[in-house]
Amino acid sequence: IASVNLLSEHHSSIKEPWFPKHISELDLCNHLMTKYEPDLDMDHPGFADQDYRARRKEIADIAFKYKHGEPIPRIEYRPEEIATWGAVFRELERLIPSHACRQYREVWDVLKRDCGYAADNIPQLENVSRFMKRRTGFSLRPAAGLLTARDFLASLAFRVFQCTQYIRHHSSPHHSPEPDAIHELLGHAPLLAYPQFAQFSHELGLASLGAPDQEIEKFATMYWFTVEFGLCREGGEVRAWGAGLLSSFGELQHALSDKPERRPFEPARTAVQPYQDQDYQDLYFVSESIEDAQDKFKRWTSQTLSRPYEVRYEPYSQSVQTLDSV
Ligand code: TIH
Ligand code: FE2
Repeated sequence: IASVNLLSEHHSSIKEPWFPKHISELDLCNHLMTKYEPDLDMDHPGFADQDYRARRKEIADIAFKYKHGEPIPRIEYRPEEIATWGAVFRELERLIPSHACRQYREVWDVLKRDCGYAADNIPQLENVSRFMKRRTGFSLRPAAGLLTARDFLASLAFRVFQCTQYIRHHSSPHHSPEPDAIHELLGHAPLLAYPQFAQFSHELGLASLGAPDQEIEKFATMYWFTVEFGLCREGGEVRAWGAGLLSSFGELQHALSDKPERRPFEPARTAVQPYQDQDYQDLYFVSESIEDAQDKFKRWTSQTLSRPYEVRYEPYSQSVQTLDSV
């Protein structure tokens, strides 16, 4: 039926890990990584703040109870949460013209006009999800915290972005070691509303389905250095397209300063580059453009994937089908 996969004979006897076949099965893809939870990590900025920890639990509960197809419950954000959001929003707004890639800048204005983005308002995930769905077919679902790479990447295959809803601790607005709603809304949402980028995320998700652990690790690393921390060329300059940069005004300035190292984006190397996730990166990869990253990624996956079947997304039923490639 489909093209021949040269690696298939070596792997056809290995049983692939379970993966969701229909979008509703993302209800089962909510496994959390325990690091960076304020209850468990003594270095978390909210570790000593009981009030913050209680608030986190309240918001995490929404994600634990959530089922596919439901509207995302609204959160009445507290004044101190809105103040933290506002501090990040204002700093970023100052940096966007000189630091963010063109695609981000374009969508930014639309988000302010149509989606409630403002320094004194944290947009509700349900509204942003509807906005995104119209633009690129992506939707959001609430997540309780940092998910395993396997679960997180699987959701991208269904054009679903798992999204935290709590706000970072007020003591550290410039950078958070874990995702929070500021990171999702200011970092990820703008680019997920941009078609080429949405397609790139979708393809990365499809490639991850059923992959063995070593490959998941490569895809997660790839995601890290592109979707989270990617830089790209624009005219004669370097700009940010990674969400981890576009939600952290501290790291955004660091990334475009002369302190960190920069290397050209090269999938085979990028996918195995070790990194840390506690603090600013000291190495970034620069692609020619989002489209160029996507082309290189596609070529690399077709050479790397070991699974003996092809995976296709069927948008009418929001399901994936597997086709034997032998
Ligand atoms: N460091 C980012 C921020 O401060 O917004 C959040 C994260 C990006 C990637 C992992 S956590
Ligand atoms: Fe992220």
